[in-house]
Amino acid sequence: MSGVNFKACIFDLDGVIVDTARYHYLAWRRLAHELGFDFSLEQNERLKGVSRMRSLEILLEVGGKTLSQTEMEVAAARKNAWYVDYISRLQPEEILPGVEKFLNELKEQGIKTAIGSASKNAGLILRRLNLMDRFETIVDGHKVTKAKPDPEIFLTAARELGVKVSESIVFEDAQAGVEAAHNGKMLCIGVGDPDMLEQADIIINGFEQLTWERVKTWLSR
Ligand code: B16
Ligand code: MG
Repeated sequence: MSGVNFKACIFDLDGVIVDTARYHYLAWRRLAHELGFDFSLEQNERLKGVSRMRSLEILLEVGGKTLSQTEMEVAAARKNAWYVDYISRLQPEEILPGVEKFLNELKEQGIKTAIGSASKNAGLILRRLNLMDRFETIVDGHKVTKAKPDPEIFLTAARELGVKVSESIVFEDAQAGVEAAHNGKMLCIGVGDPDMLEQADIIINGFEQLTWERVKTWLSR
């Protein structure tokens, strides 16, 4: 990796910039209860980073239920309405610790930044957190057709930033996202539980202690 001149950082949103995973979980669990089964936090790990419809398929698999296509669309819309209700109350204080400091440092260093999120609610979340103007580009679930682990989200972000994949670093909290970065031949820093993110190139537990210098040193080894 030595000699690579990194030019961009692409951030997943849910679980990296803000902990919306717990709101997704509350909404999916509510749907599971309506459908007559329980849904644990452990089972919820399988939904992280994957699209809304794929998440519903996994939920139904867990509960041993089948729904028609129309019923699935209605169920996904119900879950989303509950989720949007939770995130409409998000506050800037919920930005995860150290994120804004790290974004400021990247700006000072001339490193480009993007959001690469599967969520169709990314715009609403970023507006609630006053972060809309902090990224050069935002690639969300409205801009792409293929869900993570397909690399489309991250490749689109790199293209929109005008950087090569080899010059980009992805920050991800979900297995599907780490795979998506690697499928796009990008380096990936896992944010969170090392047991869930084994395939990441480096794992950090958050942004509080992170500096750009440290990232460059780790990735140049
Ligand atoms: P929505 P990310 C992902 O966001 C979430 O991790 C995942 O749990 C969710 O199902 C997906 O967005 C779609 O979200 O229902 O809001 O469109 O982690 O890629 O930022
Ligand atoms: Mg995520």
